[in-house]
Amino acid sequence: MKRLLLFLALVLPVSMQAAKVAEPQIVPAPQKLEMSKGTLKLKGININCDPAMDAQSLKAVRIFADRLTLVSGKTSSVAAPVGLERTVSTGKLKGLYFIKDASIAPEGYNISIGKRAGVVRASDFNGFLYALQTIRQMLPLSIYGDTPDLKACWKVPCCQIADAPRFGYRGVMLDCCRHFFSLDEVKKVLDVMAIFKLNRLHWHLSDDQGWRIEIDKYPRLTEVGAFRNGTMVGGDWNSNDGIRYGGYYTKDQIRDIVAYAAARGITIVPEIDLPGHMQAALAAYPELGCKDSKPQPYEVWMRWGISKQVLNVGNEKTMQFLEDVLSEVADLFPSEYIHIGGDECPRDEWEKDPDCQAKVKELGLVDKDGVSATARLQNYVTSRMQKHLESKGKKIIGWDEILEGDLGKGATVMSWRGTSGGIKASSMGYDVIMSPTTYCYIDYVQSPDLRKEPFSITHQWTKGDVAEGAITLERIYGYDPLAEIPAEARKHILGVQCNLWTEYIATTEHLEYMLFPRVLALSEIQWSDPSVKDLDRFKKTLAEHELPLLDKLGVNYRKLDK
Ligand code: TNX
Repeated sequence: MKRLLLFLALVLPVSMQAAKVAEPQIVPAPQKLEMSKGTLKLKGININCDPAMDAQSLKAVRIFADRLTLVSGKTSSVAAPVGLERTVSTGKLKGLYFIKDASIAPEGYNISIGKRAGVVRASDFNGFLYALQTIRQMLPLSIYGDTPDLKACWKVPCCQIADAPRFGYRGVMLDCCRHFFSLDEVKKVLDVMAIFKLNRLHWHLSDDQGWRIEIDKYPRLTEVGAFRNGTMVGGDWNSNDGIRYGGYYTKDQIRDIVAYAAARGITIVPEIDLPGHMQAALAAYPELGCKDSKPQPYEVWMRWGISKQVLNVGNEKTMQFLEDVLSEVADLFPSEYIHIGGDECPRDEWEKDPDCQAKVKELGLVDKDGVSATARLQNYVTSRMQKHLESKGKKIIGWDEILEGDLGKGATVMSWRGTSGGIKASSMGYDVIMSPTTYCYIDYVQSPDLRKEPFSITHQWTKGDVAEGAITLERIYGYDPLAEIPAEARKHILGVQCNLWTEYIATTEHLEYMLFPRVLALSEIQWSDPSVKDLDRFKKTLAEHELPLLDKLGVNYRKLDK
């Protein structure tokens, strides 16, 4: 008898646990997930959509149903019957239902899975998309492929999920100037972003080392500005590989990628970096430069760093050039925001240039409150571009340097030099996107042990083998973008973004290695409430589900530390 009791005591809890359905592994973690007993079979399930849903959302459900049909080997049909909302509130349900529900928060969704039926509610396209992403994450990985997997278990656990993002702006920045990445590679990044519920790709399209976007009015920007005659090798400032390098995106390609992103709930925020970081444009149009700028002739830069050769903003022709370029950019991208850069603009040339000095005089700019007259000249440029873009219904984002001196109302500040710019800007009433070097710079090394990592900007400036300021997975995961922001200013924090600058990243494998899995940690600080964050759970989920998913997609990533 004693033995029997002991046996029961040992074995029963284990077998009871086995009967309990495992909690699905979802990244970013949903705000609320409650499990109940049982499962719902999705294989061959009928799907009913509310006719009130928009065409895009319906299409997303159809894409899901077609894929489910393909991989499970049994047809899931989609219908949009009239009066569905009433059936759902009163009737006996069987199948999977998608209902438009205005009471659900933007981009949020509710999923209720019972043994006979599942009901998904959302108020907008992104909400439906994200509900579908969550359902995919509850299914076998073969849902992400196009090979039938008839033996897999096409069931989802019974559960209740109520989910919505913590931040509305959930971005990644990709620098396609220092190195150029093909349309297909950018699309691959967009695919992964969509799975983890990121909704903004900040696309860095112009810099000293290359101009990457076709502009009709200024064809030399791409004819000349998109190609450099060589590139420094590794971290050696005096080297040059002598290999011509470059590329650009045509307007048709850009339209294609904008649509591709939109179908995945992602807005592309283009950046034209001005008035510094413009050496490639100056190589194309030298007449826009400052007097006595050296070296001459201008060339698309072959080194990394901060070029002193900047635009002559005292010349009205330059301002016209910028407005023309931004007009074409604004026409091409539906984003409500256009990023106008504004970072690291050395003003040495403005101090001497006669046009710039005349402009300083004309505008009555003086050194005041620790802000130089030429810094104020940059305010004038920012403000003109802001007004110009406002006339086209667009708002500006700028790097935190735009905060020096006077900044017009309605501008959004991207805080990169640590968090102080974001704290200051939000306290002053500006909207802010946090992307501090101290947590969000994924061009920095991802482990302090430099010997084990590919050459990076961190290697460039570190003496010895141990990096300070490595941006590890844990470092990003531990960041709370609101932590240092005064309570009354928190409403101005639109979101958080990681930046991938590509000076030292030339291949797609390396690009993906730097992005992943750090972008997954980013996704949780963008989406999930700090109360549901849990580093152990996150890493376990990565090991068991998300990294195998990246394998399945053929995406490279850095392995987890043991
Ligand atoms: C600073 S972040 C830059 C970039 C560099 C990056 C390297 C910012 C607005 N400007 O031009 O690529 O550092 O980490």
